[in-house]
Amino acid sequence: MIEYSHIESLLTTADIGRTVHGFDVIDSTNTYAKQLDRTKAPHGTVIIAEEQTAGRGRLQRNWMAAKGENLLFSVLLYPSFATEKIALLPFAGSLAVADAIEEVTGLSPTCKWPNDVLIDHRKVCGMLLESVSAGGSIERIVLGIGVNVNQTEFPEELRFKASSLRTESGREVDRPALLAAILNALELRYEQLSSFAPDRLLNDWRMKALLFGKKILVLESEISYAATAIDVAEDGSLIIAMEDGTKRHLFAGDVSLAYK
Ligand code: BT5
Repeated sequence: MIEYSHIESLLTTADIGRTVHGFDVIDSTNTYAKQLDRTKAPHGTVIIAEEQTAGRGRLQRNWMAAKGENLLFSVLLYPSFATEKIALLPFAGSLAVADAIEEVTGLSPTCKWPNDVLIDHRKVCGMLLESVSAGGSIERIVLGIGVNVNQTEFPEELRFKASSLRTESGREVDRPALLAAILNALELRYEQLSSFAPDRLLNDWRMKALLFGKKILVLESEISYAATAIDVAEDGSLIIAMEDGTKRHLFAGDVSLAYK
């Protein structure tokens, strides 16, 4: 089990990670965070587990992670900024994870639209952003983050697309130190998003982006087609050029490099 008192001493944040609900086993930290009574969960509350029995990805997909070797957590946020900026939270999240991985391991991660962190083209972190509405407006946002830390064996279906920090660095990684670094970086990125025009955050994200100028395969509602990734827009969409040169904004879907 991760020692939370140890994390607290490493935090430089005002809110994020200052309240922690820790579990040995849970169905999904995101599901729990969505239902948690607000009086027990101030802005920045972290729900973390050693194992998830129903860890979720986007679009009803599964997140698979071995017990006790990874980071599986959700951060509860009550955003005070304009609704349009909420679509940019995955950019803040993936940059924060990339910043922290770099700081703790010296590795050089890249960010892949919409919300993955990769090392050498393999996914080491995925994110699931969910919102809960009340009275017609967004009451809370749950940012679920799964990082492959010390797991070195993956199920067959993930063998070629997933990796971990231990596999990539050749060293065991201190999970509490990495968690604290992610939470510290997340608060900084959250403040950057909240206080400045979106381009500040997006420009930093662009520096770590993997796909721009490259041929990609887009998978959108079970239809797959080739395109070129151009940029990201302030609404969080990916700007792509179709093969006939027309431009499109992609708001949801999966993209992968056509050639590695
Ligand atoms: C994601 O979805 O990448 C979001 C993952 C979010 C997981 C966290 S863990 C804490 C919190 N609680 C939850 O229940 N969820 C969040 P998506 O982009 O849809 O990617 C899912 C796909 O990634 C799966 O269909 C697999 O192909 C692949 N995958 C599953 N487990 C993986 C892993 N450990 N590493 C890399 N890829 C994985």
